[in-house]
Amino acid sequence: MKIKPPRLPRLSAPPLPSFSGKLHDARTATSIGRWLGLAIAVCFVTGVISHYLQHPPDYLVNVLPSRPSWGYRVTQGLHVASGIAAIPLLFAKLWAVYPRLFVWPALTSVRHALERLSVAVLVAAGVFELFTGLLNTVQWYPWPFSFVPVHFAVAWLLFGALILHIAVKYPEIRAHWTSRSPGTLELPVAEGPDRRSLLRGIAAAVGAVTLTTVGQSFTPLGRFDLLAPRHPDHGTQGLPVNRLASTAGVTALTVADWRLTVVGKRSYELTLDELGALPQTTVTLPIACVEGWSKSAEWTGVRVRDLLERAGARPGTAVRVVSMERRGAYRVMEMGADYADDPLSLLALRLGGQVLSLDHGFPARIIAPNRPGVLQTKWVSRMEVI
Ligand SMILES: Nc1nc2c(c(=O)[nH]1)N[C@H]1C(S)=C(S)[C@@H](COP(=O)(O)O)O[C@H]1N2
Ligand SMILES: [Mo]
Repeated sequence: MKIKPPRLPRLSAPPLPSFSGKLHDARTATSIGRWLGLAIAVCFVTGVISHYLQHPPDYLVNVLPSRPSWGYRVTQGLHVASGIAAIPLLFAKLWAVYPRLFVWPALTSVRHALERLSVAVLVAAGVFELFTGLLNTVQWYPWPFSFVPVHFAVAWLLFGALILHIAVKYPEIRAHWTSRSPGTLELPVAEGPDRRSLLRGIAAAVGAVTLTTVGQSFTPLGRFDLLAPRHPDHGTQGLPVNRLASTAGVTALTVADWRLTVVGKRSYELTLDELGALPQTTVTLPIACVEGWSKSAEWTGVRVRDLLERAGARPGTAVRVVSMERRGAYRVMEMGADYADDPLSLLALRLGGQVLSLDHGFPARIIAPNRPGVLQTKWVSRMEVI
């Protein structure tokens, strides 16, 4: 026996607006949707990578790879660029489909009700992710919750809702994927702007927001970086600064009698002169901030693994690094074995051949490959073998 799905009671239609034209039909929605879906997929995957590099769970700490050295720069650049590109795409998509808010009957069956609910979750999660992500790039947090865990959790919700949406809409997506397939218009065609003009307009908007921001990390386009909060060339010693020494409460006075303490089997202390007398290594590595800007620079200092070895640590041990900064989320940082052991990982004393400025972490800062900027700890005073 076939079980009939329950039906909802029918009401007479209220006076709702009606729509016509190709700009709100399923093919337009599909055309915009595939680009939006692609942007969100790239944003999601690179975001998950970013999250695990920044907050590795215990089982990942010592297996996260420190190579390729430019890895995080590329994935985080893509994360922020795809998120920014998704904003005009989301507006366009919502505009294309908003007439469906007015379909009548509003709910025809339980299945229809669930489908509408899933779209509501998709839209809410999408707006939330792009909005919080964009505000994070300018470090503005006008909400009571902590950004990282909530942005990360809602990302999974968004991705799940997107998969469900694609599955539910699969027949329509397939029917409208190519422009040659016969369009089954749900709305009467009327005079007005054609679909191609709309899509060109959207492409122009995406191109414009991308071109004026992507230079914050893709340096060949640096001169077009007009809208991004950071410019890769603006900052002392040719490098942007996120947290100033003054904000962190680090002054010339604080660093006056600085010593590096390394805690391990054979703990020791070094003055800046003693540290400078150890073998120095020069590497070219980027600072790649989670907020989207990145810039490569030449760093000189002592290898982290040499410092750990001197404390009696076996090769491939993890390390905890503590900053002089009094408080702040990035005062203490842990570095897994692969990073600590990498010959490119330094306790840097110089930037571009000059002594680090106070804002760049004088007397000593961490610089390591394939690593979020927040973990490139400045004003280091203590390292503990874990
Ligand atoms: N002690 C400490 N180190 C820190 C931070 C911080 O807040 N405290 N901010 C980090 C962030 S978010 C970035 S992107 C880089 C920026 O490095 P720069 O100022 O040398 O360019 O430093 C990192 N090091
Ligand atoms: Mo950062």
